[in-house]
Amino acid sequence: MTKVGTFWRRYGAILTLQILIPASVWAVVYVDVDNTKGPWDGKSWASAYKTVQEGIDAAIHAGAGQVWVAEGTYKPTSGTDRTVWFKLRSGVALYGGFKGTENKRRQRDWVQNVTILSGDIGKQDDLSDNSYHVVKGADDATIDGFTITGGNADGYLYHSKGAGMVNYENLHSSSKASGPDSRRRASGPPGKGRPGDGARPGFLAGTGFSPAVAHCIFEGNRAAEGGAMYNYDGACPTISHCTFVQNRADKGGAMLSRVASNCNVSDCTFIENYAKWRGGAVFLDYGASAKLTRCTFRQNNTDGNGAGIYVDDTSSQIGHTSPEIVDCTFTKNSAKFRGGGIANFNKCTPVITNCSFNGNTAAKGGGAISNDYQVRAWIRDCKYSGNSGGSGQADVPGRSRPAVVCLNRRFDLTRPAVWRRQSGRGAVISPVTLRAFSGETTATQMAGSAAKRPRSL
Ligand SMILES: [Ca+2]
Ligand SMILES: [Ca+2]
Repeated sequence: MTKVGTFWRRYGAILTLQILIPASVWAVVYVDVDNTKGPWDGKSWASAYKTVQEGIDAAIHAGAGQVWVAEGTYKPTSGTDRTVWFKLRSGVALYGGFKGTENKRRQRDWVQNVTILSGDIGKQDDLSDNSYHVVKGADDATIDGFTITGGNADGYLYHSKGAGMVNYENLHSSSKASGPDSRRRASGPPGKGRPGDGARPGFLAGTGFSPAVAHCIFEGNRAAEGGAMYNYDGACPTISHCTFVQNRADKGGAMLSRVASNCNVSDCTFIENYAKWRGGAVFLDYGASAKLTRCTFRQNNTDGNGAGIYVDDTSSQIGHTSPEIVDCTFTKNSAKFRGGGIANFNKCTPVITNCSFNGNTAAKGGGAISNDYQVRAWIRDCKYSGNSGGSGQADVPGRSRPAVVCLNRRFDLTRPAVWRRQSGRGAVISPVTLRAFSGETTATQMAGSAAKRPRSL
């Protein structure tokens, strides 16, 4: 081994690394609204940018992966243009909850250091002139540790959806949609949909975004559809440890997903959201087969159907709306028609597993869950207490022919004797659920719907 060879063996990797990473690359871009005196280059807390968008854009140009934002309130614009929003960028993770002194991300505390993205531009505490959307998503982007509030999507089309966060591209907008997003594919199926979406090639434009959203509070946003969040056209965001509180809309008070937007929502809480028509908290339609795990729905309301979750299936061009709702709790949600906890409509095929329904109310039946118009629902290991169906059934009625299969663990498939004796054609129905069904849906009807069971069972 020559001396040169030894040198390269010892130091080559380090030197190569230094050559590959230009000096301009920063690990983190800093933002602090309290840095009023400057300088403002974003390279440290002392020289933090004052606005979030500067931080995001600088991160793109500098090749940085993270933007750290100190506590305080940030608005999309200091002006009054309602069509300006915080635009996430692919490859950039936006973290809130810093005091403004930390040098490690794990030192932040998003509960203590409240970091607000507010759409309350123009006149303070006056919704009517607020931003249509507070945040616009992007693929491979992260937003984590913020309170997102004050969006008011009371405009037309795009500007009527997703006041807190909108997760699709507006192909019909003007120059505001230009930039990196305009390079998005114009056709083809969404890249991140769950297998078996059933979407026909070419039906989807694939304009949806799939960001990661964590540790965020969506509060007091309003829209015609999707008060806090609107997911569309293959948008498959991952949403975890978020709280949606007091958002409102005509449909989907907190969240509306449609057209193969298969959100993965876990450990989230939905409180006191309201929808005038359907889906007090969550509205799923057009093959939007969300997975909701360990979520809590409390005191959400609707004047129509589905105070907690409304599931519909209005399109035959796209695969069935087949959400999985697992380990969720529905408490004191209230619908003026059907489905205090969950309302399923029109051939949707939900799987509802190990959920509990307590004290939910619906004026026309299905205090816990309603199933209407050829719904095929698989409801397994759920608990019901104190639900009220008004003039209809308290817990789980089904209005239409083959409607619902209920499975409880003690009559599981591992006990074929029970399986055969009780169902004949495949349904396993416990005495508890039989009681729940003793109104509009017979055991035979339920058994008939068991011909095709979801894979997860
Ligand atoms: Ca500060
Ligand atoms: Ca305002």
